[in-house]
Amino acid sequence: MGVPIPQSFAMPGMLLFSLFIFPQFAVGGITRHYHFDIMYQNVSRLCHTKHRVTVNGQFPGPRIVAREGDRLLIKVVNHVQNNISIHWHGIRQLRSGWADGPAYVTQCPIQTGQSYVYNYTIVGQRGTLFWHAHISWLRSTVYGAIIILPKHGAPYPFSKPYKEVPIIFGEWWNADTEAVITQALQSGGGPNVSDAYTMNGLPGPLYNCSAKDTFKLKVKPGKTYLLRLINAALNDELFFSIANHTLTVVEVDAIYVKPFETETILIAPGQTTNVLLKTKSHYPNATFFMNARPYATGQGTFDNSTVAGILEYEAPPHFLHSMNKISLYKPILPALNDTAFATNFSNRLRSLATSQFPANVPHKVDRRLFFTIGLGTSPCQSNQTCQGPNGTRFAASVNNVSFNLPTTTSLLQSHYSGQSNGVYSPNFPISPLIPFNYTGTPPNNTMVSNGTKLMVLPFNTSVEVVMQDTSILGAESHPLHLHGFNLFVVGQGFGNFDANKDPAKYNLVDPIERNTVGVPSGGWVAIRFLADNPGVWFMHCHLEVHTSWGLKMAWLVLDGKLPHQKLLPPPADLPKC
Ligand SMILES: *[C@@H]1O[C@H](CO)[C@@H](O)[C@H](O)[C@H]1NC(C)=O
Ligand SMILES: *[C@@H]1O[C@H](CO)[C@@H](O)[C@H](O)[C@H]1NC(C)=O
Ligand SMILES: *[C@@H]1O[C@H](CO)[C@@H](O)[C@H](O)[C@H]1NC(C)=O
Ligand SMILES: *[C@@H]1O[C@H](CO)[C@@H](O)[C@H](O)[C@H]1NC(C)=O
Ligand SMILES: *[C@@H]1O[C@H](CO)[C@@H](O)[C@H](O)[C@H]1NC(C)=O
Ligand SMILES: *[C@@H]1O[C@H](CO)[C@@H](O)[C@H](O)[C@H]1NC(C)=O
Ligand SMILES: *[C@@H]1O[C@H](CO)[C@@H](O)[C@H](O)[C@H]1NC(C)=O
Ligand SMILES: *[C@@H]1O[C@H](CO)[C@@H](O)[C@H](O)[C@H]1NC(C)=O
Ligand SMILES: *[C@@H]1O[C@H](CO)[C@@H](O)[C@H](O)[C@H]1NC(C)=O
Ligand SMILES: *[C@@H]1O[C@H](CO)[C@@H](O)[C@H](O)[C@H]1NC(C)=O
Ligand SMILES: *[C@@H]1O[C@H](CO)[C@@H](O)[C@H](O)[C@H]1NC(C)=O
Ligand SMILES: *[C@@H]1O[C@H](CO)[C@@H](O)[C@H](O)[C@H]1NC(C)=O
Ligand SMILES: [Cu+2]
Repeated sequence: MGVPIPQSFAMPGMLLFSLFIFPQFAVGGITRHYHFDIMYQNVSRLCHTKHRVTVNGQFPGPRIVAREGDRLLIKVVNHVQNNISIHWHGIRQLRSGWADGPAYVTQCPIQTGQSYVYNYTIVGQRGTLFWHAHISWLRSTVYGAIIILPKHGAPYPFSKPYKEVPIIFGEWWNADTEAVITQALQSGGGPNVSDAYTMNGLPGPLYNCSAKDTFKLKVKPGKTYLLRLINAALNDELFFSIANHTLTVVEVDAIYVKPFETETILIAPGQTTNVLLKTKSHYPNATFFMNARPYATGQGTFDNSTVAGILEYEAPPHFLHSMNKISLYKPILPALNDTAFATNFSNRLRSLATSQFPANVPHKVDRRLFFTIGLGTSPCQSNQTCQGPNGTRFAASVNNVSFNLPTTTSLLQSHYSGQSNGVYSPNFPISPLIPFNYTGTPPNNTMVSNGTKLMVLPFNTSVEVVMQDTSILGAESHPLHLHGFNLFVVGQGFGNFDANKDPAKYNLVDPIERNTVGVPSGGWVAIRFLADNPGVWFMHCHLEVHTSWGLKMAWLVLDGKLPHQKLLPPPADLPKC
């Protein structure tokens, strides 16, 4: 058996993260066992009690704590009516693609009554990541933190915090999200939006009937806290700020960054951000709101509400009598559409790029690709009335291909067994078939094509992709998530990418390395990665509504020649369709 990990964060109110004492024999990593029962639980928020799919009855789900180098064996048992699969978001899954989790990409779903053991080792990564359901919209309640501590004895590249506190943002829906997306895909219209944002599952006092469900962080004066922020929301990028406190960003997506100070951070779904919070040196006789609300650029409606948590200082004894009289401060967050803030914030993110934590950005490029990222339409069935633009259905695409997942196998299984005929074709377009002014007046034909096309890469190909937002149905920021790799963000800009001028401005010294990058609204981002991990790797917008509309594609990275460059065989319990 592995070593038990304390689940001290499961209950609101039990906020302080107790560091586990790890055994000394952890040099090469140890094996840690977790058990995830996918089960219904009644969850009460905003005066509604809802029957929801959860892990182990917890919302948010259990926290995984491990060290770099450890192996994880997570047994997932499905006790609900829905199919399920779990993705370990940001874990590189070197040669263990069978454990990545996106349904119909690397595995068939775990069906009712079945189980599957996710088996993988954490190699060369430390920091904050998270896990979530990767099928339909079940991740609305099925998610939790992954905390990867450095190897035993390896310090952080910043002073040791007094306490560590995971804060995971999510959305609370009074409606059943499975019904919401099913209905939207049937009607072709935009889906409903959430009723609240949450911080560790709690909406906080700015909603009706929610004051008791408030996340409180109790702190001591003069200490440094490491907040491990995670955005697990379905459809919204979030600004986050704590009144009267400055945050120092030290890590994103489990990569150390050059520390910088900011009042507010921006965090897209799929991203994680570690910040240091230095508390005031003396008891301030005040409490402080910690608020998050969206950054939204699209044309559609969105949940524009605000989740608030409370930063509460432990009062010295003689202050206790006046606790109910102390002042309360609120942070000022950027405007909902503050793209200037978003741009400035993302430009400040730089890899630490030291000899110990180098930025191994590819300097030579084997494949240069250009992908348009954006919305579009698809036809309505002839006898139906659709609620998308002009009676069509909403769609979304990469290079005008709206991606269809297989339904009777997974892409990885079909590749591995050599039976890809009729499942996928290896011809994902390297650039748009019909170039246009991507950020100018959109073409009058907004219809997308659809298909299951993969981009095939020989082992160790060094890839550059320019992802260009389009103005079709409105420019919009899209957080693109790449499975199986980290990507380096070597450049970004507004308008159309200029292949003659823009590459000269690339940062190949200390570009930020991460697993989810925002394609700027009305702009482009250039990324690079080395395809050194054989398997089938999903890439998709982490706004769940866009993924549902087809803003997704997959890479097929072939085996290398050497034995350690090959995908391992599938585990015996890999689910069948
Ligand atoms: C949830 O509540 C309903 C209605 O009160 C009850 O019938 C059901 O057994 C509860 N389910 C769980 C998993 O607690
Ligand atoms: C996990 O995967 C490793 C590497 O393939 C394998 O050696 C080991 O037996 C697996 N463990 C279990 C419990 O399946
Ligand atoms: C908090 O910030 C406000 C606005 O800047 C300021 O007026 C107030 O004095 C600050 N309070 C504390 C306790 O820092
Ligand atoms: C949020 O959206 C609602 C409904 O569209 C609108 O009435 C309200 O003014 C908006 N609130 C903010 C803060 O923008
Ligand atoms: C704390 O602040 C409140 C309101 O600002 C004030 O009424 C109270 O007297 C203060 N308490 C102390 C002990 O200073
Ligand atoms: C942001 O929204 C405000 C009001 O809602 C509007 O006046 C402003 O033009 C918008 N800014 C951008 C950059 O879209
Ligand atoms: C559309 O027509 C098909 C074939 O005639 C029929 O099976 C289907 O139920 C119809 N759909 C609607 C929404 O009326
Ligand atoms: C809808 O139709 C109007 C009028 O024909 C046109 O101006 C507009 O571009 C169309 N929108 C889409 C998304 O096709
Ligand atoms: C693309 O459209 C934008 C906005 O209308 C315009 O400023 C730009 O000149 C156009 N670019 C080209 C190459 O036509
Ligand atoms: C659609 O665009 C084409 C090419 O730009 C143009 O020739 C055609 O007139 C447009 N059709 C409409 C209905 O605007
Ligand atoms: C996919 O494309 C085909 C034509 O290739 C079309 O008939 C079908 O309606 C499209 N499906 C969707 C969901 O758009
Ligand atoms: C679960 O997945 C299997 C295999 O893809 C499929 O046949 C079945 O219809 C799915 N069941 C549900 C409830 O979605
Ligand atoms: Cu998107």
